Amino acid sequence: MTDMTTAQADGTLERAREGLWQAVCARDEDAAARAVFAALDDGADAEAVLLDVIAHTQREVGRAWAENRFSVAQEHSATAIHERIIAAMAHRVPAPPTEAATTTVTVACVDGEWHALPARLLAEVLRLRGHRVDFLGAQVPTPHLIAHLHATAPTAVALSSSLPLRLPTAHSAITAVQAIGIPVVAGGAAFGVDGRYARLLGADAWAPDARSAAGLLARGLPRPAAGAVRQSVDDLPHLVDQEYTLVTRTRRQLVRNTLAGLEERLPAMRAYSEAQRERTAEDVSHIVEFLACALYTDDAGLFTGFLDWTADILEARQVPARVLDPALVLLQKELKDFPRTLGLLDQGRDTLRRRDTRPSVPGPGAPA
Ligand code: B12
Repeated sequence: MTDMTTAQADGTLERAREGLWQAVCARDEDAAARAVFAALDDGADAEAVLLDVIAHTQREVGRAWAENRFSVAQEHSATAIHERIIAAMAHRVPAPPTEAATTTVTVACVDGEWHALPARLLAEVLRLRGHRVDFLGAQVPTPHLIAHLHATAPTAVALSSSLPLRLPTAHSAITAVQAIGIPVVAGGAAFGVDGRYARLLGADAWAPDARSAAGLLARGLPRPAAGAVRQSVDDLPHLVDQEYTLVTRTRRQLVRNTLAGLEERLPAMRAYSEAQRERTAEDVSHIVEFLACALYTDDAGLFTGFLDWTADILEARQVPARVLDPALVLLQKELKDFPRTLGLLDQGRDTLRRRDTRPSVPGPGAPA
């Protein structure tokens, strides 16, 4: 902040947060722009506006959706407004001259990853800190990323992922980039609050947020030795048991059989509407995908954390979390020959049981 006391700066940011929140709740892009630009006109630091106003509000939007206060459409509207405000800001706040830039950073989301906004915020912060930035946006297929890096030779790649389901793809992207001698900094919620999955997958660095990522890149990252191609099992020796590969390969069949089993076991399901059926199929499919991801990383916390998160989402919609248990029981039957998978399913069921013994407010039992 220029010429502002900390208290004035805090007040300016607080007003901007309040104004932006009201604006996105009203789906009013003009009001959102006014709230953000008023803060900049008052002398607020652009980086603080990006991270302490826009990113903050975006996380509030996520919470509002999770707690069933925002519909999916309201969340989409808020995200779209934020994307346009960030773009408008980028053209309004000049970056330091790039001749002085010591690094060129390619910012990209892992293939299959739609959460481009966190990566965009990172890209803008890096630009404001004087890095030259090449922003590639959402879901960049690894072969295209590599071809692009051959042509552009950046100093580092910043790989973003928000969804843990993308970790296996992130792993191949990390090893492919490193194999051409370019260091990878990984970030975004998928890599864990403490960056454990970034370390597990062999990223050269990890940062929890855009501010620390900028500091890290300014200090520089050592270049990995080019040509050394690692296979997944080199980093993750547990993959030799093939359980991840087999569960992934039979994913569709597993989801189909589990849904058929649920229909047999839960007579109430026969009366489900088309929309309720779709939601249930989506939930089962997510369970199988997170199970596979936990097998890939050999980290039960990924699976139990996902079940806890799904249970919160269901309970916010008056659906008791125990509706998830029959699906886990059916998967145990389907996957009875896979010891590591059975262990994960056991831990998943324990997580749901523990929630069930908590004092809770089960709703009327609307189906998932
Ligand atoms: C907006 C949004 C979407 C939008 C994304 C649009 C876009 N253009 O980005 C859309 C609608 C596409 C979407 C889709 C989905 N989403 Co969504 N989404 C969100 C939401 C609400 C906000 C994400 C966001 O922008 N966060 C704000 C920023 C600021 O997040 P941030 O992580 O703090 O970012 C900072 C750091 O991570 C870091 N950083 C980020 N990238 C990088 C990279 C590097 C290298 C470094 C160093 C640092 C770094 O810097 C950032 C700034 O400081 C979140 C909720 C939330 N609380 O985040 C859910 C959320 C991420 N989504 C979720 C889900 C489940 C989904 C879907 C599966 C839903 C569905 N059923 O289809 C799909 C998956 C799509 C896919 N294949 O990727 C869940 C994930 C839950 C879980 N267990 O992992 C969340 C958490 C929702 C929730 N409240 O529970 N989503």
